[in-house]
Amino acid sequence: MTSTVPAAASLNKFEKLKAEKDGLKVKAELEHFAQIGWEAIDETDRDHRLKWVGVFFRPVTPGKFMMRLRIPNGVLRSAQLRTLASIVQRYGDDGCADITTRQNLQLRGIRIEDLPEIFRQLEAVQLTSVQSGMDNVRNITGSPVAGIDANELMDTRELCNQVQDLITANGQGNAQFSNLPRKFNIAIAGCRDNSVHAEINDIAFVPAYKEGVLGFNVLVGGFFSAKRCAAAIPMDVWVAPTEVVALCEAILIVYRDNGLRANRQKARLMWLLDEWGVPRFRQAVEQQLGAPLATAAPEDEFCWDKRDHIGVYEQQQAGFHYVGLHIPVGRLHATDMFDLARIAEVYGNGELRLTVEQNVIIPYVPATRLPLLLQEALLERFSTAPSALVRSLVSCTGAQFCNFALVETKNRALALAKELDQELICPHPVRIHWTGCPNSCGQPQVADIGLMGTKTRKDGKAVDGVDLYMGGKVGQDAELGTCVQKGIPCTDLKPILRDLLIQTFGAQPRHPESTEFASPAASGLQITADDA
Ligand code: SRM
Ligand code: SF4
Repeated sequence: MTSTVPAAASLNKFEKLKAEKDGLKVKAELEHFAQIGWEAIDETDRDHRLKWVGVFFRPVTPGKFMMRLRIPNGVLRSAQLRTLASIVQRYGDDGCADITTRQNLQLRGIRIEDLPEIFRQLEAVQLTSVQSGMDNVRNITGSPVAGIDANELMDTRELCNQVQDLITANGQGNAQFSNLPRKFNIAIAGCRDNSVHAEINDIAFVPAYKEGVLGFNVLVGGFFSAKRCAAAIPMDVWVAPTEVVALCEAILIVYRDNGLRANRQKARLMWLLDEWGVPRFRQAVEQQLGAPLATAAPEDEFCWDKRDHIGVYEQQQAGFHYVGLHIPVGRLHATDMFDLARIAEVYGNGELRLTVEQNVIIPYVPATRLPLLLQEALLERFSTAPSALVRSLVSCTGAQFCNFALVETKNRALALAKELDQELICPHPVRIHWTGCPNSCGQPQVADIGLMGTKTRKDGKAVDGVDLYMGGKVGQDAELGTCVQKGIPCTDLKPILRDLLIQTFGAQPRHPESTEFASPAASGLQITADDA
């Protein structure tokens, strides 16, 4: 197959740096980097290539790096969480961790001098951070209750592990897939409620029966970027579970060798699909596989609304429950992580699960242990029954650590949701997603109400603002939301959201005497039922 990699002279900055030296090469240089310190490291290695081992230079906090792990299917063991807790603990106030929108963990405050020891510790508990950033495949997502969901179709945990092992050569780093045209997302769903947001992945495996056999229909090309957002489209392929890894490999090779590389804004898989059309892409994948692919099953098995897994639920294993804890905007401190590891061991089987809503699930809690677990002090903060708006809140990193951010997100999101929860009774949770810039890491397009950070003007001054997104539908028949209003100053946001929650989502003021709220005209909001 011919590669479309442009001639050296016309390579963009990122293609150049990859062509000069594969990102994975920094793995052998970590001891050296630790000795010379972050300021002396070659800038391209420090700011870019270290991302191939999951280490991100943070211009906002120079010298304090972020480490992005890989937690396939979001399944974590208490010993692993304890190791991560002890890593961030040594950084005091600088150390914390975030659960990400790909059911993964990122550690904060990491010092270069500690990297060799951190990597030894990760390896000892079978964790890896390799190829979690830049032009690599991100964490493989699956249903957070795989293997324990009483209504699941297929347990995807092993498939997620196998795909990760393929991409990372069992966590050691795989040069075969370390120079993709751009980042790449894969999700494998074995549930009925599309808990992975299949529609926003470059490859999504969606459960479907063909001739009585349970396998997957395959969607391709879903992505968000600052310039364009696109839902994944059917590849007209059905695969049996045993064919999932080989199909991922073939698609990745076709994308690696043919994906568009000249313009990074047009390098995600969907742009190749646009250029080729699905039939040609499908044919190239078949050629790479050396075997024909079955056509898609006529129907998939996504037939439920999306669950958030917060609360107590019976497992498929009789007598056991899983307990979903709400972690406000996904932020964890070392003491929380130690506590969660302890709770998983004392009440469960030592396992924890992470969700794309940035929460934690403790599985395998016997009915007899539930009352004590529910009395744990930690559950006062990590509740099983949070208030309606806080419950479904998701937020990207934002200005605290991310240099792309146009606004602070996590603190602002949480404060506002709490205030609105105090003022309103919402009959249902309303999914509010905050994202600090148009890169959309916080997925505002899948939310009931999406808020994307921007700069706007108020009283003649530049101020923090948001673009408002609505119409995101999740679960079966998922749809992406769109921008309905631009440039709302953050200081004006509360009355606008209050109106919206009352008019569109059936919220009622808690205190009738304070029913006053800005009218649509006053708030500048013009949202129709269709928009919502
Ligand atoms: Fe993201 C870049 C954080 C999920 C689209 N994302 C970044 C960087 C690495 C930018 C940077 O260097 O500062 C952010 C790191 C900030 C930090 O310090 O934490 C960042 N992205 C995140 C996380 C942590 C948000 C969160 O708080 O949960 C998520 C980590 C997931 C993981 O575990 O791997 C995260 N990012 C996403 C998602 C959501 C998803 O995958 O479902 C998207 C949209 C889906 C997609 O990729 O198609 C997303 N991130 C981006 C983009 C736009 C990609 C593009 O094609 O243009 C960028 C910018 C880029 O890659 O150039 C980006
Ligand atoms: Fe950073 Fe923007 Fe992604 Fe938020 S959406 S984490 S601000 S890149």
